[in-house]
Amino acid sequence: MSFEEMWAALLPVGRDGGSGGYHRFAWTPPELECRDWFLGEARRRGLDVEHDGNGNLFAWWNPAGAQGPAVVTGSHLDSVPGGGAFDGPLGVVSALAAIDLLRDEGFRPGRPVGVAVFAEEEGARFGVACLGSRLLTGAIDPERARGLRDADGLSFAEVVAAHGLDERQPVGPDEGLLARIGCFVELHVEQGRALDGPVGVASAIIPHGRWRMRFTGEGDHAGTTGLSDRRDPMLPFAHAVLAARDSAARHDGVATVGKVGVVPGGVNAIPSSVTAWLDARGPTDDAVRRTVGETVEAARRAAVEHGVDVEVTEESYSAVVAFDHSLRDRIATTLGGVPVLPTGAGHDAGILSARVPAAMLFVRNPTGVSHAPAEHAEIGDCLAGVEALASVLKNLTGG
Ligand code: HGY
Ligand code: MN
Ligand code: MN
Ligand code: MN
Repeated sequence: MSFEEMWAALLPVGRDGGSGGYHRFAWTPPELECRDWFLGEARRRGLDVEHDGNGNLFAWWNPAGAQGPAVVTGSHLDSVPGGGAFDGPLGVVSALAAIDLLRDEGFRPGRPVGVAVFAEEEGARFGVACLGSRLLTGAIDPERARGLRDADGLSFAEVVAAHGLDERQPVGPDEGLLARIGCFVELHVEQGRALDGPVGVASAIIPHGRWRMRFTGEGDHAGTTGLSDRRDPMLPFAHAVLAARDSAARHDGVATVGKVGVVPGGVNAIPSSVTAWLDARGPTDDAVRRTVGETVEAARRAAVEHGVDVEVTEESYSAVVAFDHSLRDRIATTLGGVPVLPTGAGHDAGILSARVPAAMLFVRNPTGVSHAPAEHAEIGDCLAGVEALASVLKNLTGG
C-alpha cells in the first residue's frame, strides 16, 4: 500500500462528519481501529509486532545480519477532542511508507528498525500527556498510572486489562526494551507557523505542563438565588482564564485554562463545581512557574471572594528538551541543511530523549493550525517527509 492508500484508509476513522474533527481517545473504538489497522499493515510487511506491557505497540524490521540497538521511528494514533488528522498518524504512516521506500530500493539496514505507536500521547482520556512513553521510560509511577481515571471513572488499569493486556499492566520502566532502542526519530506535522520549507528538524521542546483546577461552590437555582447568597465556581474559573492569558503575555509564554467539567451544567442552575485544566508553556521553567503561580493566585483570590473552594494539582510537567545535538546535526546534514526550529508542542520524542538519543522531523503545515480540523499538510510535503525519514533511517542504520 502506498502512502496515499494508507492515508486514505486511516482518514475516516474517528472523524466527526460535521466538524471534521477527530475523536480518537486511547482505547476507544476509533483508536482501537487505528491500532488494528497499524498491526495489520505491520504484519503485511512481515514486521514482528509487540505489545510492550505499557500500552505501546512496536513493530520490528529485523533483516538477517541486522544487529545492535535499533533505530526506532513512529509516533501516536490518539487525538485531542476534535483534533486534526495529522497530529500523530502522519508519523506512523510515514514510518511504514519509509520502510517500503527502503525495501523497494533493495536497502538492507545494518541495524534493526522499529516503528513505535505510543499510547495516550495527548492525555485526552486519562489526563497525563505522553502516558505510554512516560511509563516506558519511568517518567511516571506505574501505580499512579494504574489509578488514573477517565471521564466515566474507568481506571487506566481496567481499560488496558479489558483490551487483551493482562492485569499486571502497566509494567512501568522497561530497561530491556530501552536497551534495544539506539535512538528514536519521530516525524510529526508542524504545529505552528514557523516552518517555511517541506521538512524541518526540531531543536528543542519548550517547558510545559498541566495543572488540574477544581472549583467547588454550591449548586443552586439561577433565578431564585440572590447574588450575595451564591457560591458560584464559574467566577473563580473565569478569573483563572483571564489571569492565565495576562500572565503568559507578561512572561513571553502561552497559557490556556480549559473547562472540562461543570456539575450540574443546566443553564438555569448555578453549578456546584467546575473542573478546569491549566496548560502553561514558556521559554523557561521560571516563566512557566510564574504563569502558574499568578493564575492560581488570581483564582484563589476570586475563590475567597465568592465563597468557593479551589484545589490545584500538577498533573504533568516537562522541562525544556534540547534534542541530542549530534543526532540533530547528523540528521540536518543528511537532509541537506533543512530548517532547525523549536516547538511549543510536547511529543513522545521529548519523553524518550531522557533515556535515548531522540530527534524529530517536522512536515510543513500551511495553516499552522493544530489540535483542530484545520490542521493540514499537503501531500507533496508528506511525501517529502517520507523520503526524508527514509534517508535518515538509511543513514542511521549504517546502510
Ligand atoms: O499538547 C501537546 O503539546 C502535544 O500536541 N501533545
Ligand atoms: Mn502529537
Ligand atoms: Mn497533539
Ligand atoms: Mn469576581
